[in-house]
Amino acid sequence: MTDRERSAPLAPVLVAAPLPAVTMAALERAFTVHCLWQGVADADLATVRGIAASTLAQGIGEDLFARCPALELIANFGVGYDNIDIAAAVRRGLVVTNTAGVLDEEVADLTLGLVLATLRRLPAAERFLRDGHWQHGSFPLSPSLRGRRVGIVGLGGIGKAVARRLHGFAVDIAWYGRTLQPEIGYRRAPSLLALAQDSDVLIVIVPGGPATRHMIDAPVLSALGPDGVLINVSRGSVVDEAALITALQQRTILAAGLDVFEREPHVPAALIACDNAVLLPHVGSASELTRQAMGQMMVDNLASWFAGRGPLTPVPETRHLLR
Ligand code: NAP
Ligand code: 8YV
Repeated sequence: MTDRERSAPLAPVLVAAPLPAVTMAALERAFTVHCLWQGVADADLATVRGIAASTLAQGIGEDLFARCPALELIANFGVGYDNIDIAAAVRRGLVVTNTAGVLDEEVADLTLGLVLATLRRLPAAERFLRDGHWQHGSFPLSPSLRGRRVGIVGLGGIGKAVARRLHGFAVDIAWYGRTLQPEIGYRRAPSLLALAQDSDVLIVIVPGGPATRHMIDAPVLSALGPDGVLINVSRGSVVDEAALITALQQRTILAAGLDVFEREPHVPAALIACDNAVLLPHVGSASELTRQAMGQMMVDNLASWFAGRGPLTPVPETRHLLR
């Protein structure tokens, strides 16, 4: 930091929802912080130049932008930014950044944990022991991961980290995404439906938002078939939850492992009642190490912007604003 930067007034930043203590402390050291959930006067909103956003905050869109006329940058705490009205941001010339890259390995670890927990029925096995049933007999045998065909929907940063881990599990790997990736050795399916048809485990890790809403629907689940397992670590909106519940209830698929839901934190009672589903409360990146790295990346994006050095990780839709 230069002497000029050190003596400059701290840029006003609006924090949209509570963040980890270490991130809040870093924000407070670097900026004048206003916390949206505590109520912020219009006069203070009018000074705000940056928003620290997160998936926990609703309403990062036009109404809020209109109340923040000095706004320049929205830095998201998270790689997915479907929580932000990106079209409204672009219309106003606001740059948006995310935390791409720093959470790939953590989310991929969690994904493999969820795959194994779902296939080997680890939560049910643990409940069986704790409830004292082991005294009366063995836990029922489970399906295996080994030898299965695994399809990855969305071979981006996290999808590739998942694929790297799968090498150790003696499975066949294929994928589907819209863009060809000639450097990738895995087979690319010609369509999502074709991938589902040729997979025993379908792992979904695409962005949320209108373009991917309900892309995992009844026909895709039907193509996955009665021995198929769905793993969703992307966004709840990507899966038609009602169709999934029907498929689990009627056993037209074998099982599902879900870290994300359509109306978080609400999880439908019918889904909770499915004994062939493993359900996690959106914890893909939720380790101390990774959440700290995400927070630091968000703070660094804000700091770099206010120091005139530009954003570090602008999202593709707003990169043209920097030219
Ligand atoms: P990324 O690097 O941008 O990769 C996303 C991939 O999805 C790209 O390869 C993209 O390729 C593909 N894709 C996008 N739209 C698609 C479509 N309609 N059909 C098929 N493929 C499509 O993003 P990432 O870092 O891997 O993260 C992916 C998402 O995971 C995030 O946006 C977020 O929603 C979610 N996530 C969840 C957690 C959690 O805690 N559960 C944590 C982190 C991230 P093409 O554009 O070429 O199709
Ligand atoms: C977090 C995520 O749960 O990065 C994402 O897209 O979904 C997760 O890492 C979230 O960003 C925390 O607000």
